[in-house]
Amino acid sequence: MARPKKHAILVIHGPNLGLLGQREPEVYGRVTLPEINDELRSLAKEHKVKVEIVQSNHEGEIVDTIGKSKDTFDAILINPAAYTHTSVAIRDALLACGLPCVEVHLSNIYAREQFRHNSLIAPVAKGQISGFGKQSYALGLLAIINLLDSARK
Ligand code: CA2
Repeated sequence: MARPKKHAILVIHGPNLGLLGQREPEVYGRVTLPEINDELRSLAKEHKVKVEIVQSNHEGEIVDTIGKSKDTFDAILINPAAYTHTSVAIRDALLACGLPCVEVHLSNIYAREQFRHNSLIAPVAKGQISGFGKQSYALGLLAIINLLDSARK
């Protein structure tokens, strides 16, 4: 029997996540973005899925990336960072592209300032993982793989 096509997952890191490890270690830990990306790539390899990883500080660029994702990817893992709480444009782009999406956060956004308690993205995501540091990403990727595997059965 032919081997099934590998799932392709787009990982999007939002604004300022490139600064991880350099400031605010009490909130985000000491992990850096390249370390998170390495872990995601090795988890992807272990589970025989493809990942492409992008980081952008620009809302419009994130909207464009999501808009082009439909034909190439099966799902999106996103940490929208500060845009979580403000971006109707990213929410609309996720809805329009129709791909299943999982939202992740390093910190527990519900244990922080009031303005971080609302996510505009959560209602259009399959689910949200918040508060587990770098593990939030690994858990998010596993959740997506599970979703895609279940949809195939
Ligand atoms: O906890 C998360 O993953 C957040 O998405 C991180 C965002 C924040 O605005 C969200 O409310 C929750 C901030 C990302 C910027 O990260 C920095 C890392 C080091 C130094 C400064 C910012």
